[in-house]
Amino acid sequence: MKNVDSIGHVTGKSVYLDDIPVQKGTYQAVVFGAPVGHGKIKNIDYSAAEKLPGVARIITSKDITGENQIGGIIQDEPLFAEEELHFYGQPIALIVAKDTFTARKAKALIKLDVEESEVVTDPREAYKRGDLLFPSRTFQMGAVDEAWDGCEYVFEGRADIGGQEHLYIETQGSYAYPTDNGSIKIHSSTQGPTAVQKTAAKVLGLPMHRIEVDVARLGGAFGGKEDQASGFATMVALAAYVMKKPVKITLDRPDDMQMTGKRHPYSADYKIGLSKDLKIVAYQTTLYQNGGAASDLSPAIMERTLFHSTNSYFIPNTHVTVHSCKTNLPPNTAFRGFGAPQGVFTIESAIAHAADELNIPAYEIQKVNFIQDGQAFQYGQIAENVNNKATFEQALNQYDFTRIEKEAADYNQKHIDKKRGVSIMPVCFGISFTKTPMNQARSLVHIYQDGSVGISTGAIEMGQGVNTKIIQVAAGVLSIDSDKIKVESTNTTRVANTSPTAASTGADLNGHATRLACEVLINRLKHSAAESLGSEVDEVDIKNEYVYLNGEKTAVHWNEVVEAAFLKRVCLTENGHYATPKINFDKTKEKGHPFAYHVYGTAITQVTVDCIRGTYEFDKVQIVHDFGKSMNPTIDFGQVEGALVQGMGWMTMEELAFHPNGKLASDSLSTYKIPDIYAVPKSVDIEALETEGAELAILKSKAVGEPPFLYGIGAFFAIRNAIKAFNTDYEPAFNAPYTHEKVLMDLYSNKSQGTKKLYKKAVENAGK
Ligand code: LUZ
Ligand code: MOS
Repeated sequence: MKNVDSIGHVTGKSVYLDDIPVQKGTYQAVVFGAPVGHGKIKNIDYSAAEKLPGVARIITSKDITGENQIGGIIQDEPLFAEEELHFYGQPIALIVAKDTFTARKAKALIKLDVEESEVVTDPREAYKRGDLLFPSRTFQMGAVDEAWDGCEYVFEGRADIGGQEHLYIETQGSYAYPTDNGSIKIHSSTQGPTAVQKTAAKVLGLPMHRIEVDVARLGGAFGGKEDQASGFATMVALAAYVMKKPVKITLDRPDDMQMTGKRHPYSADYKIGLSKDLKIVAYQTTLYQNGGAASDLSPAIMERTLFHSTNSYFIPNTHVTVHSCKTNLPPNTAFRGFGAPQGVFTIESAIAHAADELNIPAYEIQKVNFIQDGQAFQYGQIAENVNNKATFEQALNQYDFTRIEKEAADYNQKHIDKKRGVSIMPVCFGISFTKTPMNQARSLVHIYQDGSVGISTGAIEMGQGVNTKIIQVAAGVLSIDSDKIKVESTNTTRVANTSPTAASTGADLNGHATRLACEVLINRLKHSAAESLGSEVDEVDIKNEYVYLNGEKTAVHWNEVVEAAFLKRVCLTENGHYATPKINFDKTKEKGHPFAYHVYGTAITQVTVDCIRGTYEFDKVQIVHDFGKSMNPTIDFGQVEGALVQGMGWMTMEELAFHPNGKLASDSLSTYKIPDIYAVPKSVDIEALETEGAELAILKSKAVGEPPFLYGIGAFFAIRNAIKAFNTDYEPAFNAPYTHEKVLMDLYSNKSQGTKKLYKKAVENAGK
């Protein structure tokens, strides 16, 4: 089925937050943020700003009617700074004016006196000072300390991993206005309407039922709106509440980039031990998570780093610790992959390091260590229906890896100034929120008298096609045309206590809830039809909008069945509730069965590096992905392509840079580069793994949002292999992203031959 939004998107008719008509007299708001990375407010003078014609009011912490607290997991983040400033751009006040232009002008008139303190942006430095956001956690299995002695090879090293800006096309924004009886309605660009509702209720000092949150769709989110939409929504809700006026905020791009948290940079130390036959016997790693100035979702992200720190491999002895370090950056947050990519990059670095030392390709190690059915992940879950090895083998066969490798070797023989690198990237990603209670959803399904159907769920449509999938589920169970079904906006009044649309679970959780509701409804309609026909219910079926009696099609149409049921006062509405079965996790032991299932895959990446310039082009990425039984290949293949390119961007060109005072230097698209059409691989092949599909996945179609992001990590290792082909004296360094500058440095960091000699050789052989 085609994505229901595709026509609206290409014709520009799809409604986003900014397309919602605003009420007359709506004010626009702009945030006044901290102009230092760390310090104390000595004095603020708003008088000149307040006097500017068109400024309605400046809202600060003093206006808060409830608590000045927006921390989602840990209560450590004020909505507005009171005295202490912990990151550049930290909200201090909200300027409410007749238009954005005026609000910005007023912002420049605020006089702020601050006493600056030292800024720390490096997580290891923060750790040294004892600045942790919350207690560290460790996952372990077996006994690493005793295992090292039994290893044939042991290697130790360090991996550094950069952050990533979400760069959703639609920036953060919200529109709030008072409704009847002192209530507030908020339209928000959020993945988590309940998080917005709960946060606003707390800050305004209202019960949750007085706050209604409605979301039509988002112009992208990628995790950036799982938690961080709540602050901006709450600011305008507070302004609307105290001013009794409609207030709207739309962040401009520089403000959005400056004020919001990103993917967490990590720095890691690893130690890996292998047996003579290349089995990984022991793996120990300590990861320093750069949390930023407040906890936000970092505890949950830390958890997913722990879960995925061994990627696709079975390692009998592991010890993995993550420290969440408090730095003077905006609180880092959810981003597609949610801590897993950093953990996976670290173990793939350790494997590449070992492979270098042993003078073998990394895949010789990868291929003998895949986790198998019956083995335990380090968190206790026993692997079932593992498809790691299957995707790896299918990829190697299908894409003729032997030939790929040989062609690269031949190319590298012939060329001196250009080198080709190939990598294989296996992927394993657990599906379910790691926090078990979050794995629940509800779907409210109405069948209207005319036979049309309206569905409300907790799922947020953010371009990923979840609404289309929900329609497919309902159309399948009710056996009606998809045109008869509409998915409504996501609204906390219709569907309460929602989990954010995150963790790749949107279609699974909300799809299953929809399935359950529709199963009840179709059953009711069958009973009603059987009664009308004077037959038994098991003789009746409803298929393709017609009633069947003992397998024979009757003339009774869906619409008549619905109408008749309504006249008989049969309930045509159902609220489906789904809670993922089988999952659990015991934090005191750090063991359990947290995931409904895992998603697997393998990517082969080919790159050509220009060894004179340090630039590179990706020739090809070839993937075998475990979709289960994909319910919508167009959407699912699109997710794999998008995630791959986003992952490649993170590993190659996207580099965050901060001034010493904590101000983001890469705060626009001229200084922060994301992949464009010229940077994407020249070709991307995606093949589905042949499989029966996963039992717990909706229609056996596995979650697809995040797992393929990890394929992008292959880009780093492909580049690395190309550099090694040019510079045989290259020291292992795992420092992502591999920007062109860093590639150039690594091409010429050569002790035995020296930079000059190597460069001369490359230039003299250019084009040959
Ligand atoms: N969000 C969350 C997530 O709250 N818990 C998770 O486990 C998760 N995983 C991936 C992405 N977002
Ligand atoms: Mo997310 S990283 O909001 O699934």
